[in-house]
Amino acid sequence: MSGTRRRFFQDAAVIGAGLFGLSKSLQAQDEKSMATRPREAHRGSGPAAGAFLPMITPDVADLPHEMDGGVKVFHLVGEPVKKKIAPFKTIDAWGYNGSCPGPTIQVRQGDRVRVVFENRLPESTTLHWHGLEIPIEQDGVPYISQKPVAPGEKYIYEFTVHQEGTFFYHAHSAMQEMMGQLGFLVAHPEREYKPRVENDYGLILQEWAVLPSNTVPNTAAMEYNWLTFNGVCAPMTTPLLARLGSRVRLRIVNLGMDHHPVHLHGHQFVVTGTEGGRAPESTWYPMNTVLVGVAQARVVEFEAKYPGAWMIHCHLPHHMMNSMMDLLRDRQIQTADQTEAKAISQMESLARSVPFEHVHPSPVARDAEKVPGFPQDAFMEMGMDEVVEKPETYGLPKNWSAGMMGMMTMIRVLPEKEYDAILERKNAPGAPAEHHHGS
Ligand SMILES: [Cu+2]
Repeated sequence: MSGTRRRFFQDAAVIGAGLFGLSKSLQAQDEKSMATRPREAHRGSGPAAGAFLPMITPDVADLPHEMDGGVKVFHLVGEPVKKKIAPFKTIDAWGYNGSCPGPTIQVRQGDRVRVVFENRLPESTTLHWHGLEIPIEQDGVPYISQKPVAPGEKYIYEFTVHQEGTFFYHAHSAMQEMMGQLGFLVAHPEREYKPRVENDYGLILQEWAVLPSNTVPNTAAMEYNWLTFNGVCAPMTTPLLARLGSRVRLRIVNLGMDHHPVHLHGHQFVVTGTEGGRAPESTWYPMNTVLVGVAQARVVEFEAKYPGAWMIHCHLPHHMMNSMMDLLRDRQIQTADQTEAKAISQMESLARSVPFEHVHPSPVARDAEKVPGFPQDAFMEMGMDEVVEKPETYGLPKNWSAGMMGMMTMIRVLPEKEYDAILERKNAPGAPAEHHHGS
């Protein structure tokens, strides 16, 4: 970054603060409370100096920070995490601060950032800041830019974020990445992007190879049977919400072994950014499926024009299922011999472990078993509306959860009244917490 540009950002920050009459400490305080208060309070709030529209990472919490002079200080702990990825599957992942993926870090372009990192893993690790232009000493590559952080040790990263965009942090060790060691780092721009959005959401794409009756991911696998958005499989993924007619931003990050074509139903979007930052408007063109390659970020924006519960999902067919191994264990090699009784019994043994009522909402033909290839999707749907109920699922049609599997979520585009009714349920005292933060 050139000195002129850097000076410009510094000036802009000062001018911004001056314009809105905020002292630096007030500004800092505001930002601090922003990160620790429930995010709902900031939705739809107008732009102000020092404030930004925070990204919401469904099912993952934000990492709070404190100020040390002009530095935003974050505490990140790498550690093993028991992660429930589906109502009937808990795995032994690794993550940060009890969360997998790790908690979301949100900063503003120009911020000085310090991350006090503690390694509670059983082996050495480092933290890499994916996409950030920072000094080599902060790059987090073991043996090249630093000594690995030994178990029980702390390490301090500190840098200035001069970019804007969608970045992420991850362990710079392949197997640790596949155990789940990554999280968002979003740098909000000095000047709000145009056109402005009402909601900004983030999804992290991960894949896991965990055999039936096992809990430890096989990080050397080349085939994956569990696919997650923000660490959970549908229907556990918390639906995104949009007010009808509003503009939505969706940031998608992929760290796994596969590329994922992420598809949005019923709307067209434009790609407004990549892992390198905001893309110029002249590059935007309509599409509804974006390929998110490994190590990439894709930011899309769209007008939520049509009311309804619209799917957002990876379109690779096998990524739209929960555990190929569990669901198809008898089908893969003897599809035609599969009996209805066998198919039902394997689903019921899964259901018993939750437990929830095992619902097969869709009918099959009377003579279905005479047709070679039957069953395919029959008997795999598992209605579990009550198990995954939360304010964001309020009002969905009965058995909605039977239509949701794998790397899948939905955006509920809602007229004003219904939108507000759900927000009210979310903010009601005693409402179930949106986020589960293990430690
Ligand atoms: Cu996929």
